[in-house]
Amino acid sequence: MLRILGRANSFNVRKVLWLCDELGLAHEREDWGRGFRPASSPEFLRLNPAGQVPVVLDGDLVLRESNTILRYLAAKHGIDRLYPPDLAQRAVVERWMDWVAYDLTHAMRGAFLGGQLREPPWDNPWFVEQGRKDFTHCMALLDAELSARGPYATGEAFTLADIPLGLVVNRWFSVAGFEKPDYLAVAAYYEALSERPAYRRHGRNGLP
Ligand SMILES: N[C@@H](CCC(=O)N[C@@H](CS)C(=O)NCC(=O)O)C(=O)O
Repeated sequence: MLRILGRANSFNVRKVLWLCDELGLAHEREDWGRGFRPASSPEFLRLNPAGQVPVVLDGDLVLRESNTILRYLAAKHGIDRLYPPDLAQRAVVERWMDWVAYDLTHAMRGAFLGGQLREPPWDNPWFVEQGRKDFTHCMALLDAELSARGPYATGEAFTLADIPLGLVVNRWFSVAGFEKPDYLAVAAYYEALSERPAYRRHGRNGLP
């Protein structure tokens, strides 16, 4: 059985839990990370030298990096509808995943960790302001893409791309402290994702 190491309130652990739920993959989860056993402990660092959750153990195989874990699980279980074998279609899925990992993660550090949770060092006023601008800019881009090609990130079907994006959109609607434009296609996307029980359990579950 898969072992998922990481706290269930972590953005990146939630991606893995959501996918396992979508696929009906049996797993057990252990609490590691902030507020639980520290991911900086030697025992954990042997599994992930970056000292971050999630880590997934599939037999003897140790996996880290949430997006890598999503791709591994989808490919291993042959879920072509989520992670298309066609390279051009796959690239469309992956560009959304990479966009979240780079651009949005950075923007959310300022807008959410700094601006809302007041966590240092992200709470530097300049960084918060920039994060809010960047988060808004990214949501405008997503809104335009969904308007043109929705209802899901890559078009008609739900794919792996919607997992990180679904968590971002949940955070967009949870974050406060600045003026957020009404992005109608993003709001419709949020509602469409909310019809999925697994999203209700791990994404739109009351946690930001
Ligand atoms: N690039 C990594 C980032 C992982 C990451 O930032 N994890 C955060 C939680 S979302 C973490 O480990 N925080 C420290 C902790 O909980 O102790 C991934 O996608 O897996």
